[in-house]
Amino acid sequence: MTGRPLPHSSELPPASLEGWYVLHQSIELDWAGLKGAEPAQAREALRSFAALAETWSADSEPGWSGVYRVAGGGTDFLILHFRDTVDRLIEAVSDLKLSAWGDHVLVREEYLSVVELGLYSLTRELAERIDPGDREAWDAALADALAEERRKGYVGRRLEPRQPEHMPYVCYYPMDKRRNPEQNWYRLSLEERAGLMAAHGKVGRRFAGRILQVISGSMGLDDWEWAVTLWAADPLEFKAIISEMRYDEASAEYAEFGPFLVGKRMAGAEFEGLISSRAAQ
Ligand code: 76R
Repeated sequence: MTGRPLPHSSELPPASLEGWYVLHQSIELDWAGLKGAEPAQAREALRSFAALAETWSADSEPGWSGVYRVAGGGTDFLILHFRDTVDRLIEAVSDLKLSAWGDHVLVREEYLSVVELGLYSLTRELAERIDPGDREAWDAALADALAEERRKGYVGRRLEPRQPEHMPYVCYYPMDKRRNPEQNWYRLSLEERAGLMAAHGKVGRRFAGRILQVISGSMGLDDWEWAVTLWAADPLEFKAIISEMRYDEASAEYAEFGPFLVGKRMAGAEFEGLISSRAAQ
């Protein structure tokens, strides 16, 4: 030891692994324009939407995009884009705007983030063995631990999430952790944060098989700190998990929530339905 004081552990962020970039797009349809368009033109626009959705879900490797019909929220569609680079997200957005469908939509909101696994217990265990103040030793040990973590199959699957087959409903919202004088998440010690997140994870795991959650980090990328994306077979599960977590200390004391959107995955046949209802006019 050099005798240098340990950094106060509130200054130690959790190590994290990042996966695919995510763009959440809230899209409103230009209903008046579509209804007033020539039927052939409206059909062409809807066909191009169906074709885009098909291409996005089948040929966007590495990544995919899903289209969801939204209930409420003052918008029509939520499109979720997952890609390995920001450049490819930009391309997906251009493809939408350049398509015939692009002439009939208004992008209401967009939110950029990157899939994040916050590794609180790994960070805490490492800090028990290695002095985080010794930057060289800390950085080397952390790089090894992260590489080992990334090699685990289930970690890879969480960093590159897929649409869960039997969970067509999606719930999305951005959130922050509080920074009030008496309730500042960022001034808690690593031990306190790791303890709270372990309890949070315990609540979360009670929903195993009923909810699939993706946390994506957006510090430096967008206006909030995280985006939360949940999938379920039954939308009541969203209410159940979010209510339950709200009483758990990590959320009860420290969570701030942005606006929520809930939607249902649009299947291929539904695109055809949209097309035929237009064509019938
Ligand atoms: O150690 C552990 O087991 C915890 C693993 C874990 C982390 C690090 C975890 C588990 N989450 C983590 C991070 Mn979560 N999560 C949310 C919401 O906050 C609310 O009240 C509602 C929003 C839900 C519904 C949810 C679900 N989680 C985070 C973070 C980042 C915090 C940070 O890094 O400081 C946020 C903002 C957040 C919010 N979480 C789980 C779930 C579920 C279902 C689990 C268990 C999943 C599993 O382990 O398989």
